[in-house]
Amino acid sequence: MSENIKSANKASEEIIQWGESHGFETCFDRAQRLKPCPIGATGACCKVCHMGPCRLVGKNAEEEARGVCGATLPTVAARNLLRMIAAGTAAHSDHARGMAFTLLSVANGEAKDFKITDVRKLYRVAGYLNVEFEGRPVNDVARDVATKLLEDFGRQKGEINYLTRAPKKTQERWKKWGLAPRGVDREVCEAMHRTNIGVDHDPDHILLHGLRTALADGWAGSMISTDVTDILFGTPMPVKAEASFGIFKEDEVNLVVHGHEPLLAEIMVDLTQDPEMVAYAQSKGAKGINLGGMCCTANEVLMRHGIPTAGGFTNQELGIMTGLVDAMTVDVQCIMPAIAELSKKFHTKVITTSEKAKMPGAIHIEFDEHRAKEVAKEIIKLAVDNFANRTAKGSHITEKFPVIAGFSQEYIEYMQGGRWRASFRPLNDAIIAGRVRGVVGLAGCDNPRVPSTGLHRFLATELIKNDVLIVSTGCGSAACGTAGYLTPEMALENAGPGLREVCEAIGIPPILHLGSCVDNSRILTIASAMAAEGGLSDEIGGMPAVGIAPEWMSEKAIAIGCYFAASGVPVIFGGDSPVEASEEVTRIMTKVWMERFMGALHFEPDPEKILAMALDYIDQARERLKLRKYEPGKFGAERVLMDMAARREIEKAAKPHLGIY
Ligand code: BF8
Repeated sequence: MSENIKSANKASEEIIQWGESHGFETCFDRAQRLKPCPIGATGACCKVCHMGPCRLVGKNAEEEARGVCGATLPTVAARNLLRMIAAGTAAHSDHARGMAFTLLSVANGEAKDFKITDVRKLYRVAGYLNVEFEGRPVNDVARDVATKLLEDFGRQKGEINYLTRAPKKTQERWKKWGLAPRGVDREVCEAMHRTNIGVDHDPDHILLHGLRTALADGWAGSMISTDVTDILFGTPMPVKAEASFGIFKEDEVNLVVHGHEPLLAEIMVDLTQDPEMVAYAQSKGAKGINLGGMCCTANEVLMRHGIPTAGGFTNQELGIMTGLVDAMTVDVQCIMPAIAELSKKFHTKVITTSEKAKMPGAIHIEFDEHRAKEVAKEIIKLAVDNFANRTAKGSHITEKFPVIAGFSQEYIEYMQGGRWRASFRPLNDAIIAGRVRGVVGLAGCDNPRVPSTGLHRFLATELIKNDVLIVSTGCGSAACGTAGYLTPEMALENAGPGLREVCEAIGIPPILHLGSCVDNSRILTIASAMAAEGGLSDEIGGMPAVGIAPEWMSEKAIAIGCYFAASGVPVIFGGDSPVEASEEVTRIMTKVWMERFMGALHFEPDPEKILAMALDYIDQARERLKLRKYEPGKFGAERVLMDMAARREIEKAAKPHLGIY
């Protein structure tokens, strides 16, 4: 990819260039101007006390460097990693706590604008928690479920509830190494204690607690968030939507929901179509109200309602620069403070809505689940009132792509066997036969330090070409969606013949959009279900499965990578390692964790090498499981496939509004 390209996405690149020619700065410009600190970037900077910061550099830093207190490079690097894990776990889990409290409020009749939408899922979760549900009022079950889930945050002794959802063997590994988390808050608190000056200095010991903390994220925080969101708003099933900047409408009020917590966004879904609100918009000269999403909030409402997405993390400033966004609400996580300043140069109103997060230059309208509709109406009216202030300024883009999203574990089971015989048998069999070589979770952020979304796109196309089924989440999904990759047609055009055959038979895309970042927990439960189905590994470890976060940037991604590694999945992150300075820490994360948990955390900047490592891990796992050796082109080659060019023409004629699709 060319040095000058800042985004691999054509529409994003167009806006970036338009912005540059008009003097608007974005994260892409700042990334070029601000080089990462070479000491901090490799994990060699210790700033946990005020005798430092100590920079552990030198010719033989690994052997000789010491901080003022005598802390070695491996100690410092391990502490830095643990603090990242703790921050990521805290973010996902605090989000989950809010969701569980909302469920409790709904059960108690205190959040009247919300209801329990998916009673089946409530009962399924009640079953995991040993909460009696037969013959009881739904709200009583919901109250007990919420109360039990909330115990996971403050529990001091014992184990978080959902560990028992993992295969027995995986649980045994956790027990053997003392990794079973007690409670989310306790593990995060202990992580901060251990990394405080003068406490835990053994890198292996520090990192074991890192894995325990990360497991509290994956199997409590994130999983609770996924489950409660499904209970309140419905378990996703495939839905068609659109992605990229062409989702914004010239003649309607464009309101963007950006961030992570789906509560306000869910209320907006109905309210923006409410006749009273639409009439209000029309009274101000707009044809209607167009709700769009950004980042993980987008994934939540895309999965459940087909609300279109403008893309992932690096698209947030670019969205404003289209000049078409009348208001953007932001709650928590992955919100660039730069958007408040940028919005002043356009007409966009940026509105902070969380009691936890304010931003100089933004309007603050606090969301409260007890009066959700009232708050949402206030925000919608503000967006509508701002429509008249729209000017011609902006880089208007029309490109958009169709997206199929909404692949929950429940739906994937259902699609493989129907309601009464739902299972993972067909997928396991396809892997055993070698039609599907393995599974990759393609997740994590998009990043302005590489041609953004480009690594996702490269890996997505190469992996499916190699008959690897992809499950995607977070901004990985946004990167694929805004490239037009989340459609069944992608299988026909780009997938290897074995994978293509499976996708055609079931009618699925080769890249399954599983949801937001907290929905990485769905991958954990899917892997557990595949282990339970039989024929592959009887634990999560040892499956022909790999996690990849090629453009990661957030501490949340590190927490996710570590809970996958601890659960038995080899994980490969793009970019340079944040603990590269310490060979010892690198050895622990790769070799030692692989021996103990069958998972690992690698960092590899070269996308070709990421691909090769992932395929190698998959093939090694197949060999260990004594599965048929994967042979490219063995399956499906004899079939006459649809002519995609002709199919496109038919589609285009039928749906001209779908742009270049
Ligand atoms: O939680 S993938 S940039 S938006 S951290 Fe953030 Fe990364 Fe996107 Fe969602 Ni996840």
